[in-house]
Amino acid sequence: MERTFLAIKPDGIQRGLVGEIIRRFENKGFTLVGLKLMNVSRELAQQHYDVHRERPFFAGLVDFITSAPVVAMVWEGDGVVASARKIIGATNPLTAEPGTLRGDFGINIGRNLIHGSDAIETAQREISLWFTTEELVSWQPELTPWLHE
Ligand code: D4T
Repeated sequence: MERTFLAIKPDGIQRGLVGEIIRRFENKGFTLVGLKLMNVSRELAQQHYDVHRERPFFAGLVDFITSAPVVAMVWEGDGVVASARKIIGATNPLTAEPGTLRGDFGINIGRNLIHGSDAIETAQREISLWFTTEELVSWQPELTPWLHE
């Protein structure tokens, strides 16, 4: 079953949007299989954003993500990687469509509330970076027959 890694960034937590953000993915029908509130080490932040290491915003991004707690999550479901990106919206909240999380709740690219893996391979890398196998819970929601034919 496909899985993705999502992280509610420090701004999402400070603004009291944890419940609202989780609700969007629950309502859609995806299954939560991993969840933890944590302070992010600089090492983890740098590894997570390794692809951006040479970009001018890298240092600020690492400072931000390590500045306050983050909610790290793994969600499961058919097509969850691409669908979660749609629910999240474009990187810049100012141009993100209304109805998306960033479109509804943000105005600044450096405060865009939530991270979501951008591809299945990225999701696998990020899940193993942020979670141990023991921290992930495989379960079958009772709701499944009402979400899938
Ligand atoms: P993440 O990775 O946080 O889900 O965001 P996106 O996948 O939508 O966007 P990204 O990887 O291109 O950017 C990662 C992260 O860096 C911040 N950022 C980005 C920034 O502060 N300034 C910038 O100019 C860009 C491009 C926002 C998201």
